[in-house]
Amino acid sequence: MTGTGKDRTSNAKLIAWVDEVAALCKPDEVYWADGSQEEYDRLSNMMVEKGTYIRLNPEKYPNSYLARSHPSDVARVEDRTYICSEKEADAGPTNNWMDPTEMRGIIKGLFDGCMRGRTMYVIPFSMGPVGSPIAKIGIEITDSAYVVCNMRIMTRMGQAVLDALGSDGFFIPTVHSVGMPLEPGQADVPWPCEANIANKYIVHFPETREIWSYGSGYGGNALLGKKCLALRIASVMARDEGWLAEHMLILGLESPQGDKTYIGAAFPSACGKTNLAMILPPEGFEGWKVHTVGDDIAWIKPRPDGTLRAINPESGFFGVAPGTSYQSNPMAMETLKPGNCVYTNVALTDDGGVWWEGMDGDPPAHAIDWQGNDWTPASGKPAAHPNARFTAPAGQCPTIDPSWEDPEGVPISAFVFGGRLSKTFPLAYEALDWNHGVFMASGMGSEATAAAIGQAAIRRDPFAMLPFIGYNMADYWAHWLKIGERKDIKLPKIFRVNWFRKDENGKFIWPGFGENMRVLKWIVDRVQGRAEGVESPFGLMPRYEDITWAGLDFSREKYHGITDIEKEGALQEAQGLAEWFAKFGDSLPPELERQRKQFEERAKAAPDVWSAAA
Ligand code: SAT
Ligand code: MN
Repeated sequence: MTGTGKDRTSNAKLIAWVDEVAALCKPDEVYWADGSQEEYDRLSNMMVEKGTYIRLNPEKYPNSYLARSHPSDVARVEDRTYICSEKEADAGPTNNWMDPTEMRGIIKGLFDGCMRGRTMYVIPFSMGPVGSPIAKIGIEITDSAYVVCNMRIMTRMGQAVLDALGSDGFFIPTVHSVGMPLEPGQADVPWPCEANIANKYIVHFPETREIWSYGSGYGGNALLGKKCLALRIASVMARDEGWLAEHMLILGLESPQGDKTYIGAAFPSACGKTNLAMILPPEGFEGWKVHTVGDDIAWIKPRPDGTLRAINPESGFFGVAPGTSYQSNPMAMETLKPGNCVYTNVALTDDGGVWWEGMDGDPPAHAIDWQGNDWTPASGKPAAHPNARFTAPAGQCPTIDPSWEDPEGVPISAFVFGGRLSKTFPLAYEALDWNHGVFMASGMGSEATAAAIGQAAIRRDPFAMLPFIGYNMADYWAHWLKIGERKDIKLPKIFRVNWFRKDENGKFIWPGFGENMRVLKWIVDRVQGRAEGVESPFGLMPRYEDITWAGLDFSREKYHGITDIEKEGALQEAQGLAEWFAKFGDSLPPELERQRKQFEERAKAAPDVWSAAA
């Protein structure tokens, strides 16, 4: 079975590599995906017949399907994720590392014959609009039709990509197998995978830009364009080539005056990132328009005009379904409405629809849960898996930005970093300069849940990249600092936000959701030179009068509650950061320790309670 794809591409390197992988994996046949609607429908129908897919009610959910995964295969597997750089130090203290030669041996053993009895699909895909100067081409080889169909939503996929690749274009080779070969006559199961977690492997070779994923069919483990390529491998390429591959949403904010400001924003999980990516301006913000460019990943490159321009490398949303509703995220719900979506591990209603915890209205009286069992509200367990997902075309979002597919990208004027922190950290502040901003992002994180009262430990997730950086985290910080030294770039401002301060009764003080627009407006106004602030130990903060309050009853007293800085807490954070930075040893850029000391000095010099509300 050699030389497949000759009718589709003249790229000799690609054809030879596909031959090599086929010889190793020994599939029954090799199929090159063309990305057509006809192909998508054909593969979807095949999955319906096999039981992998359930076709949803075509009136309410046109062209949409439900898949239920194996219970062992419901999320990314971080402790099975490896960065196999030549040197261990290049993976850094926050990644799993294994010697690349040793790992190649393991891979050879795992993949040898792993596609027996199956079809090997070749998926050409582009991260970013085909032909964009910021985009990259990848090829995913997989034995999962579910992956082919989801990749068609999440990326630009098919023949157009092979045409753009040409005879000698560069591509990132990625190989995926569910890890369940079939003996002759052996019946397949609806969700094949390697049930033993210890035999799942998500492997990256940063130097050779390769990805090998074995044993899982779910999400980022299997849709290799997403976290594996667009973050882990791309972060290494970005370091080498002088750009940024970030775990950021991209938002365009248009003021009533008509100026448009694009921001990139990074949050650890469970901070409402998807909701922020599709935010609607609240009451009091008539004349403002907010558009989504991306909800998860941003590729940002310096362009000759001195701007940092961002593209969303993806073309779909792979969103967490539970908690998504017209209340929390109306634009996400509207994105699902036209259909053309895949739902994974949500509940099936009796009329052939989908349901998940947190959806608007009453729960159905009866449904089939994510494991295929009867469910009623009295069942006492969730109907949808907490990590249930929708795969939806981004172009269906009613507030998608008109420039979201501009090959040149959109100009980024501000970076926003956040976390979930119940005390100490104020609602919003601006970095005093670029290096201070990098420092702010390097220590960001969320409180570990169920932390002991009064001693809530911060689980640091710098730049929200902890599970996604493809090299040494400290070298990544150095890369950001280096971008700041470039004289040819007009540097964006950097901000931190915290929606999650609690009062003495443990209640959130800030209403969040659409009201976060009030903070975004201050950020935009700072960028446009229309707003003031005052310097605190943390950074430049909005005073009470710097925030627009029309349409929201929020007292100065409450503003104290979300912005006052206690010296004690700030000093504790300076200490916590010293411990965090110590993890990185000699690789820590000295500038970050210098920034930490300056922060400590500012905290020491401040009154016991510093206030921007007075
Ligand atoms: O499964 S994905 O990696 O695509 C999403 C996530 O877990 O962050
Ligand atoms: Mn993400």
